Amino acid sequence: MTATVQFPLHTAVREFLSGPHGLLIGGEWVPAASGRTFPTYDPATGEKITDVAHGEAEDVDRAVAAARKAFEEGPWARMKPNERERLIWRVGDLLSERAEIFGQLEALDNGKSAMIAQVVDTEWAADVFRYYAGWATKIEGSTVNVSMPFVPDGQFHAYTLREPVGVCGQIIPWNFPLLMASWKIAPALAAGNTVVLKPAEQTPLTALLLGQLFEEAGFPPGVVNVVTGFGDAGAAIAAHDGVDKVAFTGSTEVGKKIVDAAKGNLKKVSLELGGKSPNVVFADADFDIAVPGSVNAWLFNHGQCCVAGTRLFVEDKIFDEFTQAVAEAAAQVKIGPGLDPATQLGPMVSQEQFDRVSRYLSEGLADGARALTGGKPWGERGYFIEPTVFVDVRPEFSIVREEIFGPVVAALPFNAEQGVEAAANNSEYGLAAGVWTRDVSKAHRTAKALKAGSVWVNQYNGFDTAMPFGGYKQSGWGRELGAAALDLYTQTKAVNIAL
Ligand code: TXE
Repeated sequence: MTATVQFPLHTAVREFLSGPHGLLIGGEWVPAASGRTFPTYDPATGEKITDVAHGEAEDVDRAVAAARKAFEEGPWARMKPNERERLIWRVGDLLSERAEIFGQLEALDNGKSAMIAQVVDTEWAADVFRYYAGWATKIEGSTVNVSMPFVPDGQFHAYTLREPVGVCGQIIPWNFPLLMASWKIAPALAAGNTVVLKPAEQTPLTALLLGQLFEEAGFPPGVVNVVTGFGDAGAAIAAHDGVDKVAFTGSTEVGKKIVDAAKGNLKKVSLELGGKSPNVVFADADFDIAVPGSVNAWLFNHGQCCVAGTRLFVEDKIFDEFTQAVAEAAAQVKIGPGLDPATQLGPMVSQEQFDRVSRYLSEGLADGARALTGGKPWGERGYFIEPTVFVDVRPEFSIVREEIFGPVVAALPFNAEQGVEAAANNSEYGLAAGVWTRDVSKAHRTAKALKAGSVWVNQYNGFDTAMPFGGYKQSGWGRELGAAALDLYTQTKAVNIAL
């Protein structure tokens, strides 16, 4: 493990880091078939944290076989819903008990604040497990009134069954490693499926620690399998004929590859992809709430949020004053390593992501944008970028059109008479949107007009486990969270019995 960690780590984190990090397949922790490993890095320093098993196609085969066996033959297949409920709930409780440990590990691997990772990422992940534990006993079919020609009423008993899809391949990104694992795994298990999870190569550690909790909670072997690896392992899952459903969160580019790969056996596909979300501030908004709210909209998680409100539309009457206040607030944010309790803004997750965001900063400036604050990297080591507020931008600039996935916002004025909806909807994405106004009619009208899967009014990032989440347009297919996620992990059988 890196010797440069300056902040004290929990003993359990140290113990975890010192151990070997194999793949979880069929209830066993095993090395990759090739014997290879790969390093994971601390983005605050660029130094290696530890090595994990380098899973590839052969390992995916093994994991899919284990998941298939558990689905078809294992005790899981015969388990009653309330037994599944208790196991899933137990994972939630174990996460809560160890939230500090998960928070530190996530901070080390991803760069985010350990406090946020504990209180938001881990406690929310725990909540997701408990929420879907409750659903395990409530997934129900319905009875159907059949009207058959030439047959008197009452001659049929018809009903539907909601059954699990089978083996679910789940491929997740690095921005919320533990949380994305929980969003994927919990509803799949509640519905009775088995899982092969592939964490992102940048942030494999909390998924491995989570893997230990399934064992501890008493899950039968093979129900949850974890294969750490790169995009080729993800591609092997997406193309695998033994996988019945693939769920993916990541870039739109890879999302399209998943769709292609899934064609072989026409497995079910759900996708949560990129975004370039509009955050619309009307002149009648509560200024003192809208400023910090709009900073949170694009800066939370260092801007590495699919929903980040990175197109800030501000009514022309207050544009200068508002953007100046946003820039001043952003400039106050304390930058540093996630393990430092004072840190509000950590590093980009990797050298690659740092380079990508830096490239957008240069492009924006070259196009003629003006940075009210930021515009460059920060510090002497690690992958830090200053929070950056761009004005003087035009809709065709790459910083306005493309997902940057860093602490960068582009602010555009709008005239209320001419409307903001067309400009706000001028994107290939449609994941989320924000609206700030004191006028309740304007709030409802604008919320309806925006083409986005989530609209937050007088707040941003207003998630709840019970609310469906997903994208319009190229931001994705399907809805996660809430009861909607169960549609992704169940299939309906219609049974019609002639009496
Ligand atoms: O994503 P990838 P990257 C966006 C964001 C970011 C950009 C690139 O704009 O800057 O994507 O990030 C696995 N088949 N988002 O390169 O490659 C990969 O191993 C199957 C938005 O990290 O999409 C990882 O587990 N899987 C986003 C996962 O896909 C493949 C979150 C995501 O990686 C694969 C992350 C393949 N061919 C990035 N290639 C969001 N929606 O929140 C890679 N993977």
